Amino acid sequence: MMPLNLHEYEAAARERLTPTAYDYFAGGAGDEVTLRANRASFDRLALRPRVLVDVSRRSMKCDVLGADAAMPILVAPMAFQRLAHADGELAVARAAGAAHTVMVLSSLATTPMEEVVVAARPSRVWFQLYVFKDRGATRALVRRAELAGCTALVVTVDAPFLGRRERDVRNRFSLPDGVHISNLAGFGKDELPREAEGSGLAAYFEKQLDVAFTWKDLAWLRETTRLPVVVKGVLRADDARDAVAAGCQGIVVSNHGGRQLDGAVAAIDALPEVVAAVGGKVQVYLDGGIRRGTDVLKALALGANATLLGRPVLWGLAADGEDGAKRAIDLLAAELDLAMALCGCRSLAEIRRDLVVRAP
Ligand code: FNR
Ligand code: LAC
Repeated sequence: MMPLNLHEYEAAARERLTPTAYDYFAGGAGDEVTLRANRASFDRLALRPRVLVDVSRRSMKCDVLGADAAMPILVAPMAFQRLAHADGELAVARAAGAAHTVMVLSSLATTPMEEVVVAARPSRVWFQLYVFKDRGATRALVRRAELAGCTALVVTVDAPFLGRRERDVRNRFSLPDGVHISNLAGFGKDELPREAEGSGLAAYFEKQLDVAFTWKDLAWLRETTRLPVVVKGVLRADDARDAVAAGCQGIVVSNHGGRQLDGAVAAIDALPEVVAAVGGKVQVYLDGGIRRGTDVLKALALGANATLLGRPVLWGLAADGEDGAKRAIDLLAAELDLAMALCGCRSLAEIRRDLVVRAP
């Protein structure tokens, strides 16, 4: 049976994945409190639909840093997509391209970025950057992303160390033969250690990532590239103001899908203070727990310019390759379209704050 919604895609994917891969994709840090909170907080928000609006014509077109996306749903950066399907990032890129939306490509992709950019035609690929201790490698990665045709840099700032994901510790998570961190091959950083006691990914982060990176360094990074810089992983107003001051052009309000600091505030609950703090100076995006079209609508009502979709894209990919990833995106977009119609919204601009109230 064809999955009817994103939850059913997860069930379909689970049947196809090894338990280790499923756990890596699905899991969160610690007790997974934040993972659950991302969902629960959406459910606590209620909609106040407006009626008797002529909704015969609707558009969800969305301008994200100059990329004309067909929908306010971008694909979140996610590592190791070839663990989900042999076509990995290429399938996701084709799905995002066919859906006319942006794919954010992880630094820890398992496919060379040039191939991904080509597969994503019409290409709207943003490159997600992890900052390595090795500044030369970091700079080379940025340069390569520019040359490959990526159109923005998404710097993830919530992961100096990897959160402790106990499922991965238990499974001693690492990459199977033939799956590599493709874009770091030239720097001898393309493998996860297998001799690690726990998570090979946690050991990799500890060895490779720059834990001393600060706002000052971010300003440096911004000057080394002509690409717009988006900071991913902000949950507070003061950090949002620092991001603006550092010259960033976008902020992703995110707790990394509950995979980093367990107990961190739900992403949707952190959104209003970030939106208020930046006062429209830069774009604000949100990810974490988006599973229904109404979640997207709630995020936009609370001031997000767009949302990023994480795990469900991997569930679609695992279940049915490019077609599954595309259908997962399409299902969510169709749900958003319906939610807009039922709320009396004909465009994203009409999705305003007064549509949402905290449920009693
Ligand atoms: C991620 N995420 C992530 N973020 C990032 O900046 N770089 C990365 O390489 C990854 N890798 C990654 C792998 C997997 C398997 C998952 C599930 C997530 C976090 C991701 O971009 C996003 O913030 C969350 O996944 C959003 O939450 P949902 O939609 O999965 O609930
Ligand atoms: C993760 C890292 C790679 O969440 O961002 O698994």
